[in-house]
Amino acid sequence: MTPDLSCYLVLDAGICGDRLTEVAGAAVAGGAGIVQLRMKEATTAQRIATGRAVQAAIGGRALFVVNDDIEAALALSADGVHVGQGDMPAAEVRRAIGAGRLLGLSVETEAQARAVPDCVDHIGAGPVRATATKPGHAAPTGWDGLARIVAASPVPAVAIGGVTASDAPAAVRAGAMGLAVVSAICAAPDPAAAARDIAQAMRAAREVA
Ligand code: TZP
Ligand code: MG
Repeated sequence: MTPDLSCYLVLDAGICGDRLTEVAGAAVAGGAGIVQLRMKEATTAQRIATGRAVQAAIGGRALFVVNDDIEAALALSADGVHVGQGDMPAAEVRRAIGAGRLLGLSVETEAQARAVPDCVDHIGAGPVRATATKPGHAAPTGWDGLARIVAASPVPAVAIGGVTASDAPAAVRAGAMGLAVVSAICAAPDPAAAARDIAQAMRAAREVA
């Protein structure tokens, strides 16, 4: 499976609030190729219920993955799971979800990038910049740090952490395949336009690279 990672929406329930499904539908209409449901303070039952509504809003137009909840991902027949360094080890996640689903892993350092196992499909690398969206995040990598992570990773990367469409050229120079965003879409007055800007900016940046 080679998904289009150009515009990767991390749909954070805390940030999107009651606009969650509206934002998902709009972002996908605008060109987000993958949507990750991120509900840190929720039960599996809540993730499943919200996930169903998000899937309905996506309507099969983009890939749907669940952050750090294998049970919810399987119950939803999601396209994949995303885990962080402190979550269940990637190899165990892969065993649980099978070969046909996407497995994403958050990577914060070059050493973590070197240690990414073969069973991972792509990494979310960063945070590139400090961001209020993820309290207690690791030290920002900056673009040079991101480039080192991408170079060390055996699989494609998306850049995350305070990034917007205007970062597409820097992301492409660093070797990233896409921009993964919460605020740039969830907090935008027009999430469809925001997703379109990101997808187009990544494509344009790749063309000149
Ligand atoms: N992981 C690293 S930074 C981050 C996550 C989930 C939050 C990114 O949010 P924003 O609003 O795009 O900076
Ligand atoms: Mg996690």
